This record gives sequence, structure tokens and C-alpha cells, in this order.
Amino acid sequence: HLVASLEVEQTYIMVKPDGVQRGLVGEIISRFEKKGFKLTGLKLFQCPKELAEEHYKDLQSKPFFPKLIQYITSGPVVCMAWEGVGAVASARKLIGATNPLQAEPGTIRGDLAVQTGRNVVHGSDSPENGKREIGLWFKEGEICDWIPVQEPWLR
Ligand code: RTP
Repeated sequence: HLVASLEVEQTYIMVKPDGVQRGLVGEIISRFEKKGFKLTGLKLFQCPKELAEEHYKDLQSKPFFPKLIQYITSGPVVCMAWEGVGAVASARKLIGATNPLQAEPGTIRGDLAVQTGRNVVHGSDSPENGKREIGLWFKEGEICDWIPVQEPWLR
């Protein structure tokens, strides 16, 4: 369980192949935009097997690992980097539980998905993994650190 953070964090969010196939890209981007996070990276990308294996290396020993790699490489994904205060835990809340049947209504998975093996979106589980995953999925010139024109009223 992640504790609310006051740090500016980077999180890697990815619309999985089922989300792209089902036409949910706009809807999913919209949830993070509306929340108020800053988009710093965005691309449609066909993921090679090696990258999927590196991304999910902590799950290597799980029985579902080969199926997971097959799933993630089955079609293009949408790779995103989002930045904000407490962005990692907050994005995980917006995404909802891994099993969509246990995800609360109002979350992306709670509203849009049914199966764990087709749970439409990924979100980094720690700030360290956020940085690691953004480094894995994006090349240096693909991340854009822009400054919002208005200062927030509160922080
Ligand atoms: P994600 O990394 O995709 O955001 O998902 P997560 O942290 O909520 O879940 P994690 O345990 O890291 O698992 C990564 C992805 O593997 C698939 N999975 N399948 N068949 C199964 O029991 C099973 N468990 C996990 C899901 O696609 C999950 O999102």
C-alpha cells in the first residue's frame, strides 16, 4: 500500500493492447489529464518481446509470465510519462485494483475492464520504478519537460 506523497514524481502509464484495440486511448489519457497531472511523454508503440520481459522482470517466476508477455506484445501500446505531486500512488488509485472485478467503480479498471489478463492499463508501483520504466520505454529526446503557464493556487 502506497502512502500519499508530497514529492513531485514521474510515473509510467501504459494503455495495454486491449485498451488500444477497444478504442479506450482517449478515455484513459483523459482521466490523467483531468486529474491534473502533467503529460511529459506520449507515443504509440509496438513493444518487442525483450522490452516486455525487461519491464516485467520481477514477475519472471510467475506462472502467468509467458501469457503476460504474449499479451503485452500482441499489438501496439500507448506509452505515457506523467509528472506530479504524489503521481505514482495517485495514478494507481485512478487505475484501480489489478483484478478489474475488485476495482472500485470510478477507477479505470473498475469502469472499463473485467479480466485481470485484460486490465487495459499499467501504472508504476513506486517512484523508483516510475523512473526505471520511463527510462526503459522512452528515448531521451522523447521526454518533454514543459512549464505550465499558470502557477497553481494551492500546493
Ligand atoms: P500493472 O503492473 O500492469 O500496472 O499491474 P499491477 O501492478 O496491478 O499487477 P502486477 O501484479 O504487477 O501484474 C502485472 C500484470 O500481470 C497480469 N497479471 N495476470 N493471471 C494472473 O493471475 C495475473 N496476475 C497479474 C495483469 O495484466 C497485471 O496487470
